[in-house]
Amino acid sequence: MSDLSTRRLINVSNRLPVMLRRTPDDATGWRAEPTAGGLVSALTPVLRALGGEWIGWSGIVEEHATADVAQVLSALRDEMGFTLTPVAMTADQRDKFYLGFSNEVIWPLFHDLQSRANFAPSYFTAYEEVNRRFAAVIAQRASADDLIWIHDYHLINTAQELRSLGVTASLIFFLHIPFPQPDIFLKLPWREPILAGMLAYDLLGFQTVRDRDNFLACAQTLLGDTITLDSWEDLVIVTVQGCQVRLGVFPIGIDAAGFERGAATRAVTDLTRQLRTAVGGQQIILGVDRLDYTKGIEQRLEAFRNTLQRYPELRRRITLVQIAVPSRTDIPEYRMLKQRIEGLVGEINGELTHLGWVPIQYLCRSLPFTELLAHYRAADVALVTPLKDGMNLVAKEYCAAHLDHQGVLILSEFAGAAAQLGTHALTVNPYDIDGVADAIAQACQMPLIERVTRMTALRASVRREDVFWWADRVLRAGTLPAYHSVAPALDQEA
Ligand code: GDG
Repeated sequence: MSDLSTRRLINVSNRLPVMLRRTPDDATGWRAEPTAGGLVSALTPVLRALGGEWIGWSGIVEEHATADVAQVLSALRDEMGFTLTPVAMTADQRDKFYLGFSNEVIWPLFHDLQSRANFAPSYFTAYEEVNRRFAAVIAQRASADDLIWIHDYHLINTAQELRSLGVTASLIFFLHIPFPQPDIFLKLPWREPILAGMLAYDLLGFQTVRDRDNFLACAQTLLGDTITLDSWEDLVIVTVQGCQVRLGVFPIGIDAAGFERGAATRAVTDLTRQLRTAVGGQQIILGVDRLDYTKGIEQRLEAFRNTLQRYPELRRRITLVQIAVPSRTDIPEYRMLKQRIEGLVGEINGELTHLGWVPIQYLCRSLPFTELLAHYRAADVALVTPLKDGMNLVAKEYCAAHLDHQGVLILSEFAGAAAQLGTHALTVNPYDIDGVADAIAQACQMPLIERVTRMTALRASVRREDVFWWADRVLRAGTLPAYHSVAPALDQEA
């Protein structure tokens, strides 16, 4: 890992890795529950290794907060291995900043699903207000030598606010979701302030070359020849009005060794055996997702139905286990999606269930980690078919947990993970129902030697490019000397 011995890491994301909830038996107390989602799964082991501070929202709106919230969080320091500092927001700000601008505007738009975006003008005002609140807390906590690492689309404008408060520390931003092409980005009514917000950072990290190049194309379209580009190390240097921003491609990984260790425990091994016994000799096909329309769950269910219709020999020989973790349930679009998925599962099971064989097992809840690992280990095939995804950690977790090297990964070509894993996974276009159905049939009938060859290569890639490798590359790029201080020497060398 990068040497941060002389610098403190301040990590900032919309949510803290734990959310506070009222204890049911004591209306005045709080209990901390782990936050769901890829950002927290990936970053928690990094912060545990590096120490430092994590700033974010505690999940409680200001109207319900009590004076002891900060103390409850600070008491978790020893258990977590880093300090937790809350940022407050009101219920109205939560609705307009988090549910509104972040998740009804940026989230659909950046996943190329512009028709799902709700461009309500009041959302952006709340977005600016909350970014200002984050900046105020960071400015209070940070000193000039700290490294401030801000995550994801909720906090694009925080760097500008920090600079206007006089903060001079290095500012890194990592975008966990995709960045869209100009045709899509230009539809955003607030495209200029969002672009300017990103350009106020010292380093911008993207998951894939596709996302970095889309960002560059948008910057060039909107700013024309007022920007110039250079390349240095593995970075692109963008100069705008005398200010320089570095752009890097850093595909996020997982704590692969941690997943391997977890999957090898006695508890997981026993549960894996139970899951396998429960399905008899059938093959298990597994889907694991936050319940989100970008994850392509409906299209996947249609593809599974199509497999059973076009490959009748696979009936009673395969079962789809779909785990859907409820997410953003305050947004109507997400509640409607849940109903549509439940309807579709019922329809397919109603149509195809036969003599005790039920084609789809659907679990709509978050599983404890041990059970999640057992599902990964037990599954013969993982079906990871998002319509678009920044990376998709489930694809990597499945490989790391698959200790017997025999699983097959079916992976959407629109997941960022396809750039690293696409050669050895079966890649599919998630919109192509026949194509995904054919891949399911191919995976179920794949010879053992081919399964093992592919999975061995996938596991090696996931282990080599893990989350510590990722954090190291980001932090190194964030702590390089300023490009303008080394550029003259580079010119002389050339
Ligand atoms: C965003 C980007 C990017 C899922 N079910 C359970 C459970 N999970 C955990 C998985 C995994 C995480 O949730 C989901 O991560 P993803 O990467 O698949 O998706 P997002 O939440 O959308 O994450 C994504 C990521 O940020 C990181 O940059 O890859 O593209 O959208 O870690 O394990 N965990 C438990 N029980 C479950 O039932 N315990």
